[in-house]
Amino acid sequence: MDCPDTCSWIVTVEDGKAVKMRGNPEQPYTRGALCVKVNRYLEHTQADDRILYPLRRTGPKGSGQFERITWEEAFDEIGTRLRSIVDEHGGEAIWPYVGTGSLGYIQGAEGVAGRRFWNMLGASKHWLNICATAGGAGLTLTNGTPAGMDPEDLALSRLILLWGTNTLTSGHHLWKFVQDARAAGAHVVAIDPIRTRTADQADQHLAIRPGTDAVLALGLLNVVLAEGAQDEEFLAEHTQGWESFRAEILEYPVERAAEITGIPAADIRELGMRIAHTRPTAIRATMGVQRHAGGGTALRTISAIPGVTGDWRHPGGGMAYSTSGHVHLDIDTRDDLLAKPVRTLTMTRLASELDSVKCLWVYAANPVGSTSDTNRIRRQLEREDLFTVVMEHFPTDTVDYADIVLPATMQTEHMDLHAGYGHLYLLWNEPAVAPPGECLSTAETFRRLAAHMGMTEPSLYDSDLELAEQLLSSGHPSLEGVTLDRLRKEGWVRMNYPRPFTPFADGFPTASGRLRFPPRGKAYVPPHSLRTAGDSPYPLTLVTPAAHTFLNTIFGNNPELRRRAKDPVVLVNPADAEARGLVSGQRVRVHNAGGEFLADVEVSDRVARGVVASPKGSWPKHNPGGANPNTVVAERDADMGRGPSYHDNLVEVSPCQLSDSL
Ligand SMILES: Nc1nc2c(c(=O)[nH]1)N[C@H]1C(S)=C(S)[C@@H](COP(=O)(O)OP(=O)(O)OC[C@H]3O[C@@H](n4cnc5c(=O)[nH]c(N)nc54)[C@H](O)[C@@H]3O)O[C@H]1N2
Ligand SMILES: Nc1nc2c(c(=O)[nH]1)N[C@H]1C(S)=C(S)[C@@H](COP(=O)(O)OP(=O)(O)OC[C@H]3O[C@@H](n4cnc5c(=O)[nH]c(N)nc54)[C@H](O)[C@@H]3O)O[C@H]1N2
Ligand SMILES: [Mo]
Repeated sequence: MDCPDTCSWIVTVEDGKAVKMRGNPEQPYTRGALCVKVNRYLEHTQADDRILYPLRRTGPKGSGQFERITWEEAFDEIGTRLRSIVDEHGGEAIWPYVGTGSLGYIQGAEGVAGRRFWNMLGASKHWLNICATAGGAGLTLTNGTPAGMDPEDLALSRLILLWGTNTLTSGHHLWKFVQDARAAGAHVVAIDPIRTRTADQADQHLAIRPGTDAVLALGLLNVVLAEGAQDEEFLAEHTQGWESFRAEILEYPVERAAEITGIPAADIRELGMRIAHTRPTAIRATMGVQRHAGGGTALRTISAIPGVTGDWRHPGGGMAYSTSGHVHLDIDTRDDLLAKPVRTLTMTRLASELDSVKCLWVYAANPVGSTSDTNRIRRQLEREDLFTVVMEHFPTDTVDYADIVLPATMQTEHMDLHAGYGHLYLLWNEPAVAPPGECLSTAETFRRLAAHMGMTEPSLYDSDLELAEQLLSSGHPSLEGVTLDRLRKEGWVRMNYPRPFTPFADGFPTASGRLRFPPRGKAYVPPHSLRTAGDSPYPLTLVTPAAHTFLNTIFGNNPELRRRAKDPVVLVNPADAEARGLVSGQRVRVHNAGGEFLADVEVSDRVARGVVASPKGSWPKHNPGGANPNTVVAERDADMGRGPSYHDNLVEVSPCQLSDSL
């Protein structure tokens, strides 16, 4: 699944049935532990609402009414529709919309899955930018890559900043390494607008105003400079643009940073002093911090901190965002099969870019639950001229709009090769059991469809094992000695990176080999919420982070996890609640011009005044009012990578009339 930790599982099978699943105790990152969600994975694979057969729509789009058909009938209809769309509108009218349901390199979003088939038809390409692109682009401007520290090396750090990351919810395996550091005396600070369960466990929590992180970084560096604690040697040897960045930092004295970020000046000064005098200092930032209008810039500027302090030269120092950039598999999508170059459609822009599309093919994604501006997406999916195919495990809100539904295998039923974006291991997933019903894996579905449509290109028929061999054949030094044989025997292999790993001790993967500080005036882009709050009828900033009990919308239909998540909850600060006459438990409308969702108020000082929070991941159709927070998330790009801005939307929270919740 889309989790940084990609854990190693051991499944016990009795009489062909998977009866037990546990975390692999031998695997150094999994360390024997799963999580509240994945502990229910086997139950999930065997759930009553699992889709087991191909289905054809019988009711209106959106109704979720289907009849069972055979694979043969499904392929007949699909083949005919695809051919006629290509003939009439060209291949680019097809949008293969692949999401993050599986990040497997054979069956899921990271790999070739279906892409060779789509190239034969000249279909549009798909840009999977829904998650981490803004921050990745910002980091790349500074360091030349989004990749950085091995998160395991946090164990060696003496000061850890958990910056816009809810470790105990969205990737808890890292916590053991944080605890190891703590046992050796490390101080742990959480920087988050919400006092999360991670913030509860940290030594200190700084409740930052959403989207102002770049200013905090500048304010902290101001203290580092005042202390004369910059690493002059590192600056001279390994960075560029220091003089102008230094001038920028000097414009952000602690008081100014405090005013913009909402963090008391004394706290900024204290943390600045710690950073100035603690080596190694590690920053762990993940995706939460970049889901804002200025999210790319935030990562760009935060990542300047270890450049100034020289932390990159110390094991346990530097910054960790995603480790994906350290994975160098050979993903051969065979673009040479395209008759001509094709356009790329943007995952976060589904509501708008569907205009020019005649076939939407959704796999491993649930856009009606996860993508911005859901009301507009629904109107698009209702279009009679749009042919929608969804490959799925469960009857999601997106499935409800499908013309054809294809039953897909789950992790215990198919073969796959995985990495993790929070560690440096490759993992092999051997199927434990046979697929239930008539479920097929992604790769197998496209192989059979290609055959049905009479395609003869040999590479369309590469088996899963052949695909795995190809993936491992990049020749990159990090894969030396990493063979399919070994993976299949051992289950997981650490890529060839030293331990501890100091990736930039001797330079950066930029053109100059140097870290590039943000140019003058480019170190902070204010969030949408601050830019428009003054004249908006919607005064509250909504943050919609990871739910503890769901993985995006996966597990959103598991009864026990739903029970634990309760109805959608919205956290409201006591002052904002009082101003609106709201009390805990009261059902409210959270709304703006884009739409509304209903939630139950939890009056709480976990959020500051002006900020409200409601987690992602619930299924709209299970919620009162049939909506989740993405109805009020605008389809608006962040400053870089066209990233989404899930935590940067203005709303109002109003008492609900009884009729609203019926
Ligand atoms: N349980 C669970 N785990 C998950 C997921 C899930 O849905 N559930 N999703 C997975 C996926 S797809 C991803 S990408 C990762 C995401 O995991 P994270 O990177 O942790 O992403 P978020 O939960 O969006 O945000 C993390 C924290 O950032 C805070 N935040 C929001 N805005 C700001 C800001 O402006 N500044 C700062 N400093 N903090 C801010 C939020 O309040 C939140 O506590 O987690 C993965 N793991
Ligand atoms: N409000 C708000 N919205 C968010 C976010 C947020 O922070 N706030 N976070 C965003 C982030 S970080 C992400 S990554 C996106 C995720 O958005 P999506 O990529 O759409 O992911 P999911 O909603 O989890 O839907 C994945 C679907 O894939 C299915 N699936 C899983 N494995 C397989 C498989 O092997 N084959 C097939 N065919 N299907 C499979 C699952 O059943 C599930 O229904 O959501 C984004 N949405
Ligand atoms: Mo994500």
